[in-house]
Amino acid sequence: LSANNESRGALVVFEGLDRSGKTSQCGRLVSYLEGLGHSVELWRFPDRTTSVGQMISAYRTNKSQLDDHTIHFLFSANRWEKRSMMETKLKAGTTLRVDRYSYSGVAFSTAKGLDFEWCKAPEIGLIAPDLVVYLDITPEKAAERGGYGGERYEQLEFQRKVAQHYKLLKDSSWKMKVFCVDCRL
Ligand code: FDM
Repeated sequence: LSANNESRGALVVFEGLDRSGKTSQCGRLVSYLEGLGHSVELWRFPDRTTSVGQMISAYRTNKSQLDDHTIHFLFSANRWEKRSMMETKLKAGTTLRVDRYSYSGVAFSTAKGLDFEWCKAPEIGLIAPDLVVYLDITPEKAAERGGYGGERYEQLEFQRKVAQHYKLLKDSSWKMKVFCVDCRL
């Protein structure tokens, strides 16, 4: 995809901890852009509508057990299975506002202790975002917003690790243009 093709839509990714406000910020951006006459779609990963997405859902709600490497590949496969549709939409001029993408893939798996380079490898070749908006919130503040639920990742200790790994990723300038929004107040 050519970034200087003006008719191309933009790929804008929102990242952050659970309860950082990604979904509501995504919704706001979509309404704003639509108001300006742009064609915009709101996507999210994991995309639960696919068969890979259903395997991910079963894992997240503890209905299935998977090795950390295996679930890492499933999250990545879930992005790969949407890649061609993503390319078609962007080329047709639709802007995609995506809730979570490769950053989540790497931050969550490295927080479990997997190797950074290993985690990045399956993401190579996916469409690079034009912008990644990172909603910066402390895990404690996020937990106050309705609390973490029963899902496997929604534990304060784990969210603390994820926050650290997001930060490492942000500082690593891994192929992404990151804009950080301070949501701590
Ligand atoms: N998650 C999400 C990952 O571990 N890897 C990924 O590649 C992606 C896209 O799944 F806990 C984690 C992050 C989060 C969960 O939750 C997705 P939501 O509520 O659907 O955002």
